[in-house]
Amino acid sequence: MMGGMMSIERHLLSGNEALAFAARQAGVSLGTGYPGTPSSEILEQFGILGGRAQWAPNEKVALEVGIGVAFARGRALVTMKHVGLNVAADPFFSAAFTGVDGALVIVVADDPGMSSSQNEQDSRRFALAAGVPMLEPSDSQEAYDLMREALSLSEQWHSPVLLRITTRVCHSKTAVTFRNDARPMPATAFTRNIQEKVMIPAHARPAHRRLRERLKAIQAWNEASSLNRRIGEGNALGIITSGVAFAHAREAVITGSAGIPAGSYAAITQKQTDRSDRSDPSDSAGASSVSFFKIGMTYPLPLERLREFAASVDRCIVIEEGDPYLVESLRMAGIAVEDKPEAFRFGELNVDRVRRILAGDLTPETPRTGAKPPELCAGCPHRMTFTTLDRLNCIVSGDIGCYTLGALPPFEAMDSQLCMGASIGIGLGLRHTLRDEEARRVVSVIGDSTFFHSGLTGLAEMVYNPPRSGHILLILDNGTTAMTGLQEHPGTGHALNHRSAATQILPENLARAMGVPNVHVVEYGRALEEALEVAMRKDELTVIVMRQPCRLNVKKPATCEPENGND
Ligand SMILES: Cc1ncc(C[n+]2csc(CCOP(=O)(O)OP(=O)(O)O)c2C)c(N)n1
Repeated sequence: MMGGMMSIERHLLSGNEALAFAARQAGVSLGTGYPGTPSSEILEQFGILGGRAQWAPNEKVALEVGIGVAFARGRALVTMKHVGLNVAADPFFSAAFTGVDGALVIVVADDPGMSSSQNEQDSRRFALAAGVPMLEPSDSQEAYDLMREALSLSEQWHSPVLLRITTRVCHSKTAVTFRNDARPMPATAFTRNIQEKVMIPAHARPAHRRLRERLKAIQAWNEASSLNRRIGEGNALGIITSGVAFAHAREAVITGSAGIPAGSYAAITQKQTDRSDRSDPSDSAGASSVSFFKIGMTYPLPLERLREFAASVDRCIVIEEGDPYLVESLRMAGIAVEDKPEAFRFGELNVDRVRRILAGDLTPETPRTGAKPPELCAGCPHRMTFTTLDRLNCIVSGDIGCYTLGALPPFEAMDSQLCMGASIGIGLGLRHTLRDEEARRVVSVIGDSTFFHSGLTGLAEMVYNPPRSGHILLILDNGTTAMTGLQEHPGTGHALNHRSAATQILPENLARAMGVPNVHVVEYGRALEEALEVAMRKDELTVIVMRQPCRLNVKKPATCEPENGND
């Protein structure tokens, strides 16, 4: 398979697929992560290509495994969605201090517009906060190129590298040309360096100084790097941009709009993929009045080149999706740039919205229509669960998964949902605070994948600090991570490729081992109702596992075994 991939051909790939191909060809020794839209396909594809790919119980563990790989001079790929980086933030910040011996690339996939997320979060701020270099692709070719670049940079600077990508780039397909220089897996070895790898205060203080020195050096390197480029010669309008916003802005300029000076077409279309600093003036025949500064490495920023660019144009505007990250960084450096109006901070950008920004058009946007509201599938076992919870008038402290749809009509039987694992702690807080008759109605409801992701510590809290009225934890075990596309997890007994057997961990065994006095496994609505009624009357802790397979989780074809085994 790898042999076929090596020819110089063009392939139509999604950004996620392109990342996987690049990681495989560049000798990534291990890929790990936790599923989450829009990132999930990266690891699955990496596994299909024969890479060693595995799901971790959560993003923090995934990153820690990745750090271990990179401490052993391996090349590690760690994937997650934006909120996953919140979970992994602890090792993320400290890995910037320790640095790595091999390569560590963390792919974080942001979801502007929240097509499938509980919040809208711009992960670029994490790179700045932690001091981790960041690259941002704007299409699949760049996803491919920047993954390879990120691995090299990580090895060169001994630093983790953040590859930040967004929904449109993850899922849109564009042509990718492979490079014909596959890199073999690195020779691994562990080098003892207690001062650099053991972060006690005495070691962390110099580590912080090393980090800041390293960032200065990377910034100086980035000033001259070809990852950032000026496109076009025009000096009437200059657009500073990165990621998918570049693609939208380029199209807006090509197709024209109010706010874009006439004659801007030529240079932008002719040399849009040119990697050189400036397109050949003969191409534009002097007709172009617009130029772009497209940033590939968005932290640390090449501020001097950006300053030069801004000074070379009459009007300089930043087109970026999400937070005003670039705008704030540029203004902090004393570079005067125009901002987008606040309304465009929300949701995804598109060509029409970029036209509005360029034209200063603040007329109300037409809301998106026609989208079918999500609902639980016909025959989904979560349906009987929420019918039962509703019938018993439970106060449901919910969690994230398909079952969150129990909050919508016709069920409307979930009362809170914030982030993965929160159902248990919030349920306990409610129980501690409400009057007895109300407290007894509180039930924490969590899916099986979510339970392994971040429910275990909540369960420990429940046993350690039980409310006076006891508490009920209901685990909805449908045997898969349904919400994000039916991935395996530690409770399914299967590894990422659906084939290799893994030791199956049963939630009921964990609950018993943690000392929960009442543990029941039920399969049907009636049995669930009875178990809940009994538990609600008791002043004790109860864990109920509702075990009914997801109807979509038919036996999945096993994907290929990694070359170096994954059992
Ligand atoms: C920190 C974080 N990582 C990943 C996700 C994406 N995500 C949402 S719910 C979920 C798991 C759902 O599986 P499960 O709990 O088994 O419920 P099911 O969908 O199968 O009903 C995942 C991976 C997220 N929202 N937050």
